[in-house]
Amino acid sequence: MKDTVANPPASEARRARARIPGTPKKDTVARQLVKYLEHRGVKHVFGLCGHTNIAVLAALEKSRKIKFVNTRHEQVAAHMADGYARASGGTSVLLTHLSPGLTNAATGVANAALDSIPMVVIAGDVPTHYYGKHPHQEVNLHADASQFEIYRPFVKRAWRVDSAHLFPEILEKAFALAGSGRPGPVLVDVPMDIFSAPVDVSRFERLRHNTKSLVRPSLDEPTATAIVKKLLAAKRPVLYAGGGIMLAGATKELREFVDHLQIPVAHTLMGKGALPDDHPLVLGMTGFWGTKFINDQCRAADWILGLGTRFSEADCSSWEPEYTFNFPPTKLIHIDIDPAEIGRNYPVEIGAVADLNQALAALNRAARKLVPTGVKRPKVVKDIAAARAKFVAGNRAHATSEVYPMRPERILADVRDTLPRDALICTDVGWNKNGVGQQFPILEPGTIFTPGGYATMGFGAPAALGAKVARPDRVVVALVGDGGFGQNPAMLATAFEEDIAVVWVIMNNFAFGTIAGLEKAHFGTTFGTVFAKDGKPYSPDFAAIARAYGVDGVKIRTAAEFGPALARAIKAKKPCVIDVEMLNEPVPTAGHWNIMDIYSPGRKVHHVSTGG
Ligand SMILES: Cc1ncc(C[n+]2csc(CCOP(=O)(O)OP(=O)(O)O)c2C)c(N)n1
Ligand SMILES: [Mg+2]
Repeated sequence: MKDTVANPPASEARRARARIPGTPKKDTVARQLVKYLEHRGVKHVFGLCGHTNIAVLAALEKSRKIKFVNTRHEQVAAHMADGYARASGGTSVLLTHLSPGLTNAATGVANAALDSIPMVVIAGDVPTHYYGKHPHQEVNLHADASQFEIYRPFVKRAWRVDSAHLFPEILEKAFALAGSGRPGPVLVDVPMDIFSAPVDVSRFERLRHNTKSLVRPSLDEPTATAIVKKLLAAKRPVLYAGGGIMLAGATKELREFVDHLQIPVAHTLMGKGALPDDHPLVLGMTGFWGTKFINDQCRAADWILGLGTRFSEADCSSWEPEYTFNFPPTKLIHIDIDPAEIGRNYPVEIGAVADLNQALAALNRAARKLVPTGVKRPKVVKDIAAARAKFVAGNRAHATSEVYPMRPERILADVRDTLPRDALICTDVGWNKNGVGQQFPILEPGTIFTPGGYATMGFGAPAALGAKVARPDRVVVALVGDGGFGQNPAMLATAFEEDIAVVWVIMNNFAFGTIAGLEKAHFGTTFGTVFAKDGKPYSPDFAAIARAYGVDGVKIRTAAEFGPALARAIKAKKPCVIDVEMLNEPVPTAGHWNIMDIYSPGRKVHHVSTGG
């Protein structure tokens, strides 16, 4: 058995201080871990306890610099950590217990992975001296001590720490890897005896000499010049912005480039808000939930500059050339930090691996040199303004409708009218995500957080809590369906305990509405997708649930009540759940999703209304 120093008594600490000169200073891994995190500037750790990680919790209690945010479900903790990383622009830290703690968190960690969100997951594990004995709670059916393998497909790297003296450098590598290149979560899986093992403090201290931020790869000048020349020679260039713009902190550089060359900008779901939606050159979101005008502009482009996007299926209408992108004849220049994404689904003329902040700075230098006075495209600006006005006019009746249950368009319009420009908005999946992508203007870059890649129902409500912890100065609102809210209501306990003033707007259609509309369209039934009791629509009383947790809860009864209720909730600066009944109308789709060809080949059906 290993030499352990779990919770050493005061006398032992005194002995350690009075050690013989020349012998190395020792401390437990858990205490040094907390010191390390403090030194890195970590301010919050999200998580949930278990017998494997209490040494870390006990050390965290003593920290003046780090706050542990306690949750009631590891998925909640992981989504909070995800929202926190998105809102802070840094790497978040998640602490879990072994096996069920680790698997509970897996959905949240995978969600972060698919959206390239940096996160260090620290999990307790079975003691090293019990490897192979199948101790309590171990995932032990087909392999020994290998719970960390469960995370392999989605984390950038999974370490199992087998030796206390290697822990410090593993930790350092974990942070470096999570935040560099294409960001994403990593797992550091720590057998519980290692948390309590003595380690030479010098092993942690030497890490202080190591830089905590790496210089990122830029675009060389000849390539930047070649790219700008192609765009200047193009007849119908389009810039296609992905979430990588936000991850690289490149929204200012993007704006400078777009303003100088007046290139219209289409964006992915994750790229929403890369430029404000009221910028004159923003076309909007492409793909299945994009509008026809936007998809047509992309199809008709002769050159597209894709920045920080993986050209995902939903954004690209399942890559079918009749709908959104048509490469070739359209030619593609693709810049991304991850070489694996370049050329994945479309052929590229020029591909470059670079950090987008650096790349856009290089492109701006090249553009100013080649065309010092910039380019003007008044017709493009006019066409975009006309298309935008037409869309708003076409939506006006719905966006101002007094019907109750409310039209989803009206809910979104009222939310936008009520929120300050810089409010942070978290969506879940359903109308809230697809409808927001299509028709909810984001007015400040980096203020919309949505589960893009994994499309995790249950993300939005807890992610908003994490965002508010990171940015207490901002108004934070979660737009979430009744299905999504029902996944993680236990996050309300954390909201109450920690006074995290998020407002959750539940767009409640008494159904997994998006899927109900899909099943109805293809199979003529809503079986298994709607909530009912004895044949009548059913919803739990979410406002009462909120109140039971100690959180304000409001049930809306008319469309006119909603906007003022939201304004009051924001003003109160307290957590508040607003439950709004909503018709189950599908988000209009102009693009395509290939699943339609699986269910209804040859027929152009998408989703249909299932009413209210
Ligand atoms: C964890 C998870 N399970 C299932 C799905 C499939 N799914 C996509 S949308 C949706 C319905 C969401 O219902 P709700 O939150 O009420 O929003 P609505 O569609 O009604 O607007 C489901 C179940 C998913 N995305 N995530
Ligand atoms: Mg619903």
